[in-house]
Amino acid sequence: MPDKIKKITALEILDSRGEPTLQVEVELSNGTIGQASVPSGASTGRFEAYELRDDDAFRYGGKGVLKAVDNVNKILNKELNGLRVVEQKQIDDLMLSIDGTKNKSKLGANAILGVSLAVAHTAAKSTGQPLYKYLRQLYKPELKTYNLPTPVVNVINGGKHASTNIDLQEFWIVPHKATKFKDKLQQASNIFHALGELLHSVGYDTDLGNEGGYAPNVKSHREIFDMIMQAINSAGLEPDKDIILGIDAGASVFYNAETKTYDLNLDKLSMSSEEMVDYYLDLITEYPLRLLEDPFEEEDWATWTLLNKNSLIKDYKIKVIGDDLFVTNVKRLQKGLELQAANSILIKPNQIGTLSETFDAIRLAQDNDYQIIISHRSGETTDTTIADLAVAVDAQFIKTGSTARGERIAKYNRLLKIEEDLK
Ligand code: 2PG
Ligand code: MG
Repeated sequence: MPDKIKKITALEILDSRGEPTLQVEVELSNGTIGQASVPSGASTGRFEAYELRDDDAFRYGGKGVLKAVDNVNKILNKELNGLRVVEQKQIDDLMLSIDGTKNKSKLGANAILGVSLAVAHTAAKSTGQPLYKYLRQLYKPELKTYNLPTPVVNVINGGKHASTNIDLQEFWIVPHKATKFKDKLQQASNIFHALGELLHSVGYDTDLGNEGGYAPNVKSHREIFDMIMQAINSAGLEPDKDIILGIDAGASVFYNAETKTYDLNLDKLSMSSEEMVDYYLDLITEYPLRLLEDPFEEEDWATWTLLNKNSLIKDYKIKVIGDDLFVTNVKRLQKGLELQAANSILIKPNQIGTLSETFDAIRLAQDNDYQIIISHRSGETTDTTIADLAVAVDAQFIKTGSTARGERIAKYNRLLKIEEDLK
């Protein structure tokens, strides 16, 4: 049969931080070859699937992935041989049963995801379809129209993504008004450049952080919001009307479990959970801040609910987004639904480890009217799978960094091409 898996091989490559990761190639008996590469996080959630690294201090400071590469080349290559490449669910389920652990720690979620995504790429190729159309068929064939996601563009990098004094991890501009993706991207690029000029004019650093945003040392978090507002105006756009703002607080990183406080050193604030809620509510009324990712620590469920149920969240149509909270895991999401802890979810395939389980999380979220943000990791390759995934599942948003750095731009450029092809 032409569409059967003949060979699966993995290779240790480097990601955008210069750390090892996997590239996986699937070859079919008809000669079709497809591949995918695996990203890696820095501010990872405690409940993510297990990223297998070698712990061999003599290679890449212990971060090599040769064990994961071996698991693909020796185990999965053999076990998946002869399976029909279009049987994504069957293949993903089989990998889960071969691994046999709760968090994919035996084979490694990085090994499993690399195969899972490469299988999808190869199947799309062998059936003569662009990836987003093939993924749509797997996910929800009854959905007939295709929409491009709105980019949430991370223009200032802090937290674990840069060496600055900024505690909050990401500051986004969100071009929500324009209708075409290419116009949204152009607006974001104009603001990004205007912000660079502004930073330069006040003597701030304009070097880039892990996700392509600027990474200056600043006086306060409010100073950043003020400069972004100014940059939006300089680009000839109107805050709120054309552009709304968002943040990924990445709050688990600045939560002090001993004192049970949120410590924003930059603002010289050490806040209780309730005070942290007020901190965000103040920002929402002062700025057009409308998207809040990981505002609280990933086990501080009660505070998530407290914020999400506040009337201002409805009034200002705020997206309360769980990332480290949900880790693309249906069990965590189910708990969040019961507790009404959020209204939106960040989706990262490598947090859970297979394409099929990623679909499960998106499906459960969409069935409960959650908004979907498909996301990159801070350590990326030029793999563009998430661009196609966002279109396939009809996600409202995609988060893939600023409008600079090749590994971020690769995803935006892929979306430009999809939009053009859909014309
Ligand atoms: C996040 C991600 C991506 P990391 O927290 O949302 O921006 O960061 O990949 O480091 O977990
Ligand atoms: Mg996050």
